[in-house]
Amino acid sequence: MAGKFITIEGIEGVGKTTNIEFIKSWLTQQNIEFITTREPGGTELGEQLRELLLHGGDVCSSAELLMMFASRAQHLEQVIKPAIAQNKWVICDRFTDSTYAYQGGGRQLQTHVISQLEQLVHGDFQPDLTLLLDAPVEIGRARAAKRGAADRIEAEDLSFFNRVRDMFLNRAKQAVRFSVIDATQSLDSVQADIQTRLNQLKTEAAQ
Ligand code: Z5A
Repeated sequence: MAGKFITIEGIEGVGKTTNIEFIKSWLTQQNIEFITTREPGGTELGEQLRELLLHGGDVCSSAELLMMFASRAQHLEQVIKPAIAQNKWVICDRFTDSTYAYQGGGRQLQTHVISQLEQLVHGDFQPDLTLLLDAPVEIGRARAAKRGAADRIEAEDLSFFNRVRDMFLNRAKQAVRFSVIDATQSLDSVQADIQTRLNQLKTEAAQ
């Protein structure tokens, strides 16, 4: 079976971490070899950049954008592409759609600049499936708030996160690789939707 690249996207608190655990158990049941990883992060360099991005001092918007792509370049080279070449499925917590949403939508950096960096770093390489977990910002933030202190990006205001959500939803209208999942549903319903999409991808991978 061919390797597949699945990304999980959405604003904070919509259930990405929770549902990655569900995807891992589904893949294990199906005897599909996989790795899970995350952005920013996933490599030694990426994890160091993540620490600076989320818990460091002042980072201007363009430096933030470049650090996201620096982390991604290393991640693709060292982790994602080699795993797919070995026919593994790669489950990645966030990828380039988050850059469009947070740095493009949230920070209001120009989309065409993000697109140029995307071309430089991964050309036409794109996820096979992007699960966009969607919920109103108030719901996501209320769920995430139970976890403790906000990091540098989580400390932004409601309007920032509404722009982030809008950008995710706009992008989802533009590519068939997206599956938008209503994350306000019960966890069982969310996971039933995810499982339907995973079964379709498994059928495609076997062809
Ligand atoms: N970032 C960026 O700016 N640009 C980029 O290019 C990239 C990233 C790649 C990384 O944070 C930060 O980097 C992120 C974007 C930025 N900053 N923000 N904000 P992250 O991805 O590591 O963390 P996060 O987005 O803040 O995720 P999170 O807060 O950990 O949320 P989550 O993983 O989506 O949710 P969860 O932990 O699975 O669930 C939260 C709670 O809700 C938990 O108690 C669950 O049990 C509960 N839950 C989940 N689903 C349900 C349902 N359906 N019903 C009821 N309760 C539920």
